[in-house]
This record gives sequence, C-alpha cells and structure tokens, in this order.
Amino acid sequence: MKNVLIIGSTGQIGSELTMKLRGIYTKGNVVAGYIPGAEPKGELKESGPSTVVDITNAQQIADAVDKYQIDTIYNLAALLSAVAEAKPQLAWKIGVGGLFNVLEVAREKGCAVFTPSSIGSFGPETPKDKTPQDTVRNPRTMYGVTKVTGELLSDYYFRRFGVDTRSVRFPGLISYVTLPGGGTTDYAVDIYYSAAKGEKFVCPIAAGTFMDMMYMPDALRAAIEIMEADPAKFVHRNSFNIASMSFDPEIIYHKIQEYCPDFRMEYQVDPLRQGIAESWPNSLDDTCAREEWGWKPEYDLDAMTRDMLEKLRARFNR
Ligand code: AKB
Repeated sequence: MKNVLIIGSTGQIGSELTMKLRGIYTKGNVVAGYIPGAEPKGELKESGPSTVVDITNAQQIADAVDKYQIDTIYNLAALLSAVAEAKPQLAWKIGVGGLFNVLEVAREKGCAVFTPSSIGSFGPETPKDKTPQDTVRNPRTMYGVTKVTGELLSDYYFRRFGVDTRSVRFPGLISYVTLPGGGTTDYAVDIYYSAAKGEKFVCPIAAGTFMDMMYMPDALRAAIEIMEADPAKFVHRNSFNIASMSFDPEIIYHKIQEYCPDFRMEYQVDPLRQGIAESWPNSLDDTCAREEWGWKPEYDLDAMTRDMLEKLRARFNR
C-alpha cells in the first residue's frame, strides 16, 4: 500500500498527478497538500484527503506525514522560471529551503521523495543538441540554480542518509487541464488555447528558438514510473533527462494550422523569456532514462496537437 503526499497538489502538475495517483493507489491515501489561497476544488477536493502543507514549514510537512503514514512525497512546490527571475529570494526559499525541509522529514520518517528538475537546470555552455545526461550545467537563472542545487541535495541525501530520492528533468509541459504560471515554455500551452478559441496568438518566443516539450500524460507516467522502478539498474537518480519532442514556435504554429487552417500567429518577443529560452538546450538525450528504468514517451507533436485541440474545442464549444 502506498500513502502519498503531494506538496503543491493544485498546481499544473499536481492537479493531474494527484488524480492519477488516486486511480492507482486506491487502497492507500493520496493526500493533496496545498497552501491557503490555493485550495483543491471540485473532483480534486472530493476524491480524497487534503491538508495544508506549506513547504517552507517543516513541522506542517512532518505532521501530514505522521497523520497519513506517508511513505512517498511528491514535492511539486516551485516558482517557474520567469517568475523566479522576478522573485529570486522566494524561488530559493521554496526551491531549496523547501526541499531541505522535505528531505529532513523524509530522512527522519523514512519516506521516498520525488522532486522534479527541469531543462532549466542547463545553461548557455551546455551542449545544445541532444544534451547528454552528464554535462556542463552553469544555469544563468535562479530557477536553474535552484534546480541544480536540488539535484545535488537530493543525491546527497541518498548517499549520506539512504533517502530514496528520484527525479526527472521535465521539459516544458503541455496540458489542457491546469494552466502553468510564469514559465518560459508556457507559450506552447497558450497557443492551443488561442487556436481553440479562434483567436490570434501573440508569441513571446522568437521563431527558431527550439526547446524540449512534453505532453502531460507522458510527464505523469514518467513521475510515477520512476518512483515505481526497480533501482537495481540505476546509475543516476537526480535527475534523469527525459524527452519526447522538440520544436520552435513556427513548427507548432504550422502543426496547429493543419487542424485549424484559419489560425494566425504574430510575434511580440518578451526579452526576459527569450533570454531564458536561449540559455536552455534545444533537445535532451534521454538514453540513460530509457536504459536505467525503461522510459519511453507515447505522444509526439501530432498526437498531442490532436488531443489538445479536441479537448479545448469541446471546452470552449467550438
Ligand atoms: C518553465 O518554463 O519555467 C518550466 C520548465 C521548463 O521547467 N516549464
């Protein structure tokens, strides 16, 4: 039986991961941790227990772990890249201070921990194409600094204290359920909303800027499969490159036009997001994840586009 605590359960990943885990661990508790002001609603609220867990408050984490006899923590609390540049102190407090609290509770109470890293953990000196698993990092953003620190801290807790820490470097995640907030890759979500509503899209990222992206069902599977994997073959732990597709704004625009011929896009490049995007890789090499725990994506750009447009058009009655 798995008793799981999701910290940040109402965010872009958490809202879907919590529901998916509740469908899998039906005999355990899948507890939705949230901060006041971001309470679970609807199905997320009705389908299982929820409790206030502010990641900056170690006692709240420990109390939730005790109350629900938690054995696995999904730590999804973070500020995304563009917001983290506006609030670097808060990004560190949540991304590193918060993770430290989670790892300490996990050490004391014997929990496994998943903490996502990101393509944002790489920097301008990193090889751009098919970025290897182990390579130069040197991120220039606070988001990247917290992600590299988080990876190192998680590996440290595994080696030093035996805490079962595991994670993946997520690409930009695309979903029709919960909007992301303040990321550099958010344009690749927003563009589908504009297309489904029949509106023109104003793109903040310049043509020719490639980044790795992934459809949410694959990302959720990755987060669950790595925590379920037999660690016997692990050479790495924190964090594995995973990948499924890489595109620039022109490629996704033309793909959407195959299904919405009247859809139009223009550019109004945001210098902050563009600078961040240019410092990140074009595409990651995910061979280690494939070899060490069997990672394999299911969605490519075409399959994702069909599903996104179908779901969003239904929502907007178009
Ligand atoms: C962001 O753009 O900040 C995130 C990420 C790639 O980690 N989506």
